[in-house]
Amino acid sequence: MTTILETSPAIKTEIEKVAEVAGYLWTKGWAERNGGNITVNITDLADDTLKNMKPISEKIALDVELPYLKGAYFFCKGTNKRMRDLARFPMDNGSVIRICDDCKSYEIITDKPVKPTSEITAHLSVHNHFVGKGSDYKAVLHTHPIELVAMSHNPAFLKKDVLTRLLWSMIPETKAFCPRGLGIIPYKIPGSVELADSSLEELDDYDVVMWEKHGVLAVGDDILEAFDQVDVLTKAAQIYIAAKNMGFEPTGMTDEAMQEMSIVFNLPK
Ligand code: 2HA
Ligand code: ZN
Repeated sequence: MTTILETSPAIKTEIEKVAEVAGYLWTKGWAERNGGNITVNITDLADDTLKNMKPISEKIALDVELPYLKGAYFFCKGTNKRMRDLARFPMDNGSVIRICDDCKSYEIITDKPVKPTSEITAHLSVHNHFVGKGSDYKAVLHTHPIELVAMSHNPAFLKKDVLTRLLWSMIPETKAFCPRGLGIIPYKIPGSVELADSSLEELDDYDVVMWEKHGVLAVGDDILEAFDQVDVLTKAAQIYIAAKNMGFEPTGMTDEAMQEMSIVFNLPK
């Protein structure tokens, strides 16, 4: 049997990036057991070999209709699969799916009948939203970064842009490399349509959103870009926590210093 990694160098490159990031998520402690998930829109990279492949599963129904994803292809981490295994064996722990022409179901195309992530509703809704907007975003990452999730247990941090401003003020690079900040989504049941819908609203204003007491969802042109934004925010959270652990409240950069950053780095907010 030929595999997608053998037939399509462009898709292989994207899947290798997924495997690289999956390894980082595990070593950072953000991906216990099957925690977290990754999907990448590979439609633009789909060649005739992929397009001629016959499905290897039944049609699987989605909870949502995705009008902009008709015939789109995605690499998805598998449900119940471990990030640490995805890092080493991506095609045993993830699969390529195609959205069916009814836009309400999908089929697994290759290599193995690995069913996609439990958060498929949120992931595909986000992809649908971005394709509809003509955005270049292709990658969606959900992970459980320890410090950011811990901070979401403090109601004071859940008010609009409070956590964003605190994290930006910890180290200048945070605002430079996560210039749209961190959106907050009040707790919703994992995998639900409600969680997907509220994520969509926030992603018009933010590239990374916090699912209260659960994890983050991040988007990017590729999976490395999505990962980097979560990494930068988590670094800022760690600096805050390190200061608190030394027994003091960190002063944070002044409003003037942050404003200066925005001007010098030409940032949106
Ligand atoms: O895929 O993280 O939110 C496992 C999860 C669900
Ligand atoms: Zn999760």
